[in-house]
Amino acid sequence: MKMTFRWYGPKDPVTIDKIRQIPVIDSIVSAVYDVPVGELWSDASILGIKNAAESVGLTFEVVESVPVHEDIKLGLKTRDKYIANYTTNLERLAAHGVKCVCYNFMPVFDWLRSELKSGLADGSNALAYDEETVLKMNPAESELSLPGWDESYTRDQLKGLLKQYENVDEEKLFDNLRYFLEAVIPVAERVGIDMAIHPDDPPWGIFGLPRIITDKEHLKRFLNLYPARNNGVTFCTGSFGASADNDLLEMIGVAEGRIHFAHLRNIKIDAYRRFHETGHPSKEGSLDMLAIVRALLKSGFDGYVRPDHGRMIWGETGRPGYGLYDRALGAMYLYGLFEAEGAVSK
Ligand code: DNO
Repeated sequence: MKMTFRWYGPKDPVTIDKIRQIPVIDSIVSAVYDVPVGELWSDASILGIKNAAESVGLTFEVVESVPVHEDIKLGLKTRDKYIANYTTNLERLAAHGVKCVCYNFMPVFDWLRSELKSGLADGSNALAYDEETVLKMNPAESELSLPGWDESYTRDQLKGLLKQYENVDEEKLFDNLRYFLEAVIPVAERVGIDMAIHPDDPPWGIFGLPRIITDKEHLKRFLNLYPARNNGVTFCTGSFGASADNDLLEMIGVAEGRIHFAHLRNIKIDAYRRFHETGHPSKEGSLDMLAIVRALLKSGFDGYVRPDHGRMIWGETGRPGYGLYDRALGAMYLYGLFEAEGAVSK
């Protein structure tokens, strides 16, 4: 297991000097943020991240994410150009030492919450999701700004995109994912990169858009679309765990040998399709983190781990879910679980 920590680059208020002081971190998780989705990442940008990490004694082995252009998810003719850029990016990343790439296949929106600062009993605040509130939103008309919202779309572009997805159902999205995997996985394999798809967050369709990496059956189907070891998964407990129907321990078994990256965070399910994020320890939320770590290890997991969204504590403000303090506590807790199970090297 290698403990990692997400860093949003030089503009991140959580600086790399702070990250280095969390004693258990091996590698940062980052990405090139200054080019539009689908374009080529320059060697200089990739090297910039690697050098920043190495200058404080960390490595840069995991990218989250190399985003997938909407034309690929929509299955448009133009997808081949974007797939070619994608594989070139993988080759460049591998040449600079990246070993694992996280991505998702969620149409239009990435992760979604209805509240960014939901107050918790201990005086901290965290992200929360309430389906009732979400159902009242109209992304094509509102001025909303939430995580997962691509701020670069104009209102008209967003409307156009949502219209295009009217022809894409789950089946079509699976077909388009297969097409992507057939082109990308062999290249990733050749250059030594483990691909790790991130589950849909929350794990059900939103705004009439299909979502397919949601539950055990869909996970199995994904793994069988292209049955290669490096066609793997980012096992995000907070994403899959938001549905009480998902048995995470069983799902870890399903993905045995194919989990390359684990996002380990806790959430508290308050009602059907209503949850809030909590501190990482088991007692804080609905998930049994020790059981999850044990199941991962039983499945042979030896990949990258990162603490995931943290609460905002001790008066910290910043990027929702990505402050320093609670994620650092999370890293320490998770490391302790792995160490107690004999899964870290001295
Ligand atoms: C949210 C993250 C996601 C994740 C992408 C992976 O905090 O877990 O944005 O990075 O879905 O592609």
